[in-house]
Amino acid sequence: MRAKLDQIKADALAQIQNADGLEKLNEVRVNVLGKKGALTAVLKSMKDVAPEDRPKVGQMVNETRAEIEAVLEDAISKMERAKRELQMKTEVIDVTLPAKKHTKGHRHPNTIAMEEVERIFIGMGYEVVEGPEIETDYYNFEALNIPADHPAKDEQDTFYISGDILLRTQTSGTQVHVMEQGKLPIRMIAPGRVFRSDEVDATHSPSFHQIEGLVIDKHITFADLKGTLAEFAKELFGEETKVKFRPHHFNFTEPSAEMDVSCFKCGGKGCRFCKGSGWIEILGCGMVHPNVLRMSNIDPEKYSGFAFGMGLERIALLKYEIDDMRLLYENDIRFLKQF
Ligand code: 2NM
Repeated sequence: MRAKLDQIKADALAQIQNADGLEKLNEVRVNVLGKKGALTAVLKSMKDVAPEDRPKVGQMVNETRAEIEAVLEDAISKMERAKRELQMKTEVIDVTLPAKKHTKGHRHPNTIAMEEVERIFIGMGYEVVEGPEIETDYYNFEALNIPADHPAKDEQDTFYISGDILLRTQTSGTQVHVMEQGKLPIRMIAPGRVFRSDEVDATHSPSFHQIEGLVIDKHITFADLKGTLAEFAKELFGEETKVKFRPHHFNFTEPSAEMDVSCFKCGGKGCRFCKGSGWIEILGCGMVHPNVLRMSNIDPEKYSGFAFGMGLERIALLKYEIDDMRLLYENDIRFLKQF
């Protein structure tokens, strides 16, 4: 038995000596120490050994096993070290290679314009309020003094979900919700997505964004409206910007107006950008109609207010001199990267 074990050990050590790689050393482990290995076979043949000799033989097998294992582990760690050293010598890290570029995104031009408008009004003490995109007929039309036979209510112009429920065509419903809460005075803007049943073209989309503003307090006059919006225009388009109000009609305001700003491209002389007129239309506005105040439980004898509304895309197109609104929705990175 001793001779057999010595033979196994000598064989194993020779194999280890001759191994030229980690895979070979692993083969040695399997061939000698593994389940079907030479040493295991010896253990299995213990039944043929006389019972009184078994402890001694067992001990011999274990010693042999330990000796082989020690040599094997040593060989493995030596080989791993050699492999690593070779790697260190041959692998070259070129620290002068250009670094991987981090591509950092940025806000959409619509969002930039929205935040710019919000910033200006927040600076004047206004609160930003968001409301639901799905509204009832009452909040979108009736509470805004828009009668049942008004063309805006036609299915051609508004997306109805069912009966009284619709996709808001303006964010004024949000203003009505705030007025109903009964906390006065009010200084707020309501930005958000609105929906109209329009065909897509360079200036129309069935879904776009609006920012509407509302101020209600005692003694608010048209002079407050003009002063506020003139200041807003200067902040948005530059200190030299002039404003002009043209009479208009909205159901929810009386009187109503549209506001133009002097062309920030030509300064008002007339150019391709303002189509020769020197003026660019940017928003609608007016004094809140007494009916609108009354319906939201505000006494028009005690309180008055002004309101305004503008299309955000229109502002973004003007500010960035983009001539087609569809570019704002296509999300072509090559386009968006420019802003
Ligand atoms: C506009 C033009 C004029 C408006 C009116 C109201 C409210 F809630 F007070 F009735 N909110 N927004 C308004 C007024 C909106 O958009 C062109």
